[in-house]
Amino acid sequence: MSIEEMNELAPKKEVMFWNAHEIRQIEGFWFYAYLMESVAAFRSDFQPKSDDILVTSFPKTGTTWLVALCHNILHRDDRVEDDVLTRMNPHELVPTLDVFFLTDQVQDLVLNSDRSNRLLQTHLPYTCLPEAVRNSGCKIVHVTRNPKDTLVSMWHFFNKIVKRDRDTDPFPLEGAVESFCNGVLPWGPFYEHVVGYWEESRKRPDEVLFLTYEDLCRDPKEEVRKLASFLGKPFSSTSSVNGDDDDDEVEKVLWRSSLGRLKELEVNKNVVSELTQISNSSYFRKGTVGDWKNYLTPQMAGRVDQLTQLKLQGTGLSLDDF
Ligand code: PAP
Repeated sequence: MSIEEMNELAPKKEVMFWNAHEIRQIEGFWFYAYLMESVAAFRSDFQPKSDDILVTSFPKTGTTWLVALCHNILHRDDRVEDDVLTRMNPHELVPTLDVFFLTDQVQDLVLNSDRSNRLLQTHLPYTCLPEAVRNSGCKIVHVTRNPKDTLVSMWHFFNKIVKRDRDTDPFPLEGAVESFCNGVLPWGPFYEHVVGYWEESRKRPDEVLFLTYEDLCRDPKEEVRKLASFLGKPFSSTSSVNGDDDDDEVEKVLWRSSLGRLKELEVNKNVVSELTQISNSSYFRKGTVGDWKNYLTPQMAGRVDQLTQLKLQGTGLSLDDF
């Protein structure tokens, strides 16, 4: 789809997101106006390969963690000193395709690579993915997170990175709750985004894996085993000497991908990425379940909970229990 065709589909109305960025609605979802060209190019020009692995997510739901986990599963035999994540932030190694599709970094290093199992990432909703992806048979791994923590994480992140004209005060949390609940935010609405992937994972479980941040926190070993099997790189229970199974290998992947480790690497401390123009440290904060309790009033939480119940009713997906 060309940028002209996308503009045709967009309602004339544009909205300011958090008083900082114009966003525009296409096919029921909101996108940064300045990214329209990149999104359009990704949707029309991207050529998937059947062995690609595409990480998909709504922002702030566990993307960085999932990218690191996939990378470390695929490269688990690399020596620790060869681990590219010690030199590159996950978002530089695996740039968001809909945001950076037109950059040399993506065109030369990511898309033109003849590697098998290219690890790729996008925030696009399922229904907005390039048609070619949906028909390619490539593997899609989706991660989501309970809406209240997603909202709070997003509020912290955008307050850090969004350059607002006015001043440096944080954007009011009430306003963040409002835009989250009315769905008018980049890549939103959240619920329609999540349900799109959820439903597809139920139709095509061999090609679409649906994970949650909370499951990853609750039982990381089990989730990593599931992920590795899905990616075609299962941990083998016959490889260990005592026949116990290869717990050490799973633990190594988890440790290499952990927030604690990544956050402390020099590259993720005071480095502003040339690609993203964002400090690499912005992607790492607390990484806990239920941090929303420290920020949302009971009224705000109740409003989100009510909407969650309404939007997920009948889907078989539950995200409000945290
Ligand atoms: P993105 O959409 O900008 O890529 P994303 O990685 O999805 O962001 O979400 C960031 C959240 O994941 C942060 O959560 P918090 O604000 O509640 O703390 C961040 O701390 C957390 N996070 C980042 N890396 C990891 C990791 N390796 N393990 C666990 N959580 C992580």
